[in-house]
Amino acid sequence: MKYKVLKMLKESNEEYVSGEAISGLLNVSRTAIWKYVNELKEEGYAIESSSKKGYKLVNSVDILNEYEIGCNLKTDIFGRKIYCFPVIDSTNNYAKKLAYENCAEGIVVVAEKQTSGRGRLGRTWDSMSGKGIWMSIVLRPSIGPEDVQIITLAASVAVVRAIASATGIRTGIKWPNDIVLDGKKVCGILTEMNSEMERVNFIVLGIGINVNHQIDDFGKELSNSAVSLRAYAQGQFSSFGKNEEVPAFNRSEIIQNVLYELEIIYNKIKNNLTAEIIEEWKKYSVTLGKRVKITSRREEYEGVARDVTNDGKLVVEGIDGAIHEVVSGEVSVRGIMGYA
Ligand code: BT5
Repeated sequence: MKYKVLKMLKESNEEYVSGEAISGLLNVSRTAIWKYVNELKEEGYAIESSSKKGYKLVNSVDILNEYEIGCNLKTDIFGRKIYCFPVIDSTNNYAKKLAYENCAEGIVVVAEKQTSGRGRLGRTWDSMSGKGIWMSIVLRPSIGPEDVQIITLAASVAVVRAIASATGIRTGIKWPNDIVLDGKKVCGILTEMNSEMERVNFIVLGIGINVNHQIDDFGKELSNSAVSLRAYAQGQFSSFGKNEEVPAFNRSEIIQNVLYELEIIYNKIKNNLTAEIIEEWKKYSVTLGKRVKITSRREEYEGVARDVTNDGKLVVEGIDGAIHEVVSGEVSVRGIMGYA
C-alpha cells in the first residue's frame, strides 16, 4: 500500500495530491495515508505536506526498493518477486536461504549495504551503503555442475550490455567474472551452486556493481584497482576540460536492465545457444590475446590467453608452447587491476 501512495505521488509530477484524493482512490483512511507518507520519508523520499493541499513528492532520489525496481521491469520471470533490504549480511546468503525453502526461479534479493559481502574463495566484497548494486538472483537451470561456468560468462555479457544501455559506458570482461573499465574493476560476479553429482539444484548468481562511488569512497586497498561507473564518467568528463559534477546514475534502471538482459541470455542457454553467448563474450573480452599469469592451487605459469571454449574454459598457450585449458583459478591479465 505504501508504494501505491508513492505511485500516486510520482504520477502527479511534483504537484500536490490531496489526502482525500489518495484515501478515496486507495480506500484507506487519511491517518493511514499520513503513516505511509512518513514511512516513505524514512526511506529517504522528500515529500512536502500541507494541511490544505495534501502531499507532494519533491524530487526523485536514487532509492532501491521493490517499487522503484519493479515499476519498469521488462522481464517475464526475473525480478517478479524482489526482496529489498537497507542492510543485510550478504544478498547471496539470503537468496540461498530462499532457494533452500524452494522459492521460484528468478527471485531477486537487493540491499543498499552488505556487512559481509563475499567475493570468491572467501574474499570480501566492499559493499558500502547507497552507492552500488548488491544483488542476487536464484536460478534453477537443468544443467550439470560441470556446465555452471557458462552461467558466469553469460551473466558478465548481460551486465556489460545492461551497463551500456543504461549509462552508455562500454565495459570489458576479464575472464571469467570481472567487469572492468580502464583496467579497474567495476563489477564482480559470484556464482554459487547447490548440486548433486549429475544435476544442479539451484544457482545463486551474485552481482556487485560499483555505481555512484566517488574515487575516495574506495579505501586505500582498492583505490588502484576499483572504479565506479560515476567515477569513470567523471574522469572522462574532466578529460574534456569540463568541471561539472556528473549526476548519479539511477541504480534501479541499471538493475532493470541487468534483469532484462539476463533473462534474454538465460533463455539462450536453455535453448542450447551457448556458442552465441561465447562469441559475444569474446567481443567484450579484455583477456584474449593478452599476456596472462595463471595461479591455481597446484601450479603457477605464464602464457598468452588464446581462446575461450564453448563451455567457458580459457585456453592459454604457455611460454613453453603447451596448451592449457583453465577451468578455475586466478588469472592475472597484464595491464589490468595492478598486474604489470
Ligand atoms: C568477485 O569476487 O568479484 C565477486 C563479487 C561478488 C559480489 C556480489 S555483491 C552481491 C552478492 N552478495 C555477495 O555477498 N557477493 C555478491 P573476486 O573475484 O574474488 O574478487 C574479490 C576481490 O575484489 C577482493 O579481494 C578485492 O580485491 C576486490 N574488491 C572487493 N570489493 C570490491 C569492490 N567493491 N570493487 C572492486 N573490487 C573489489
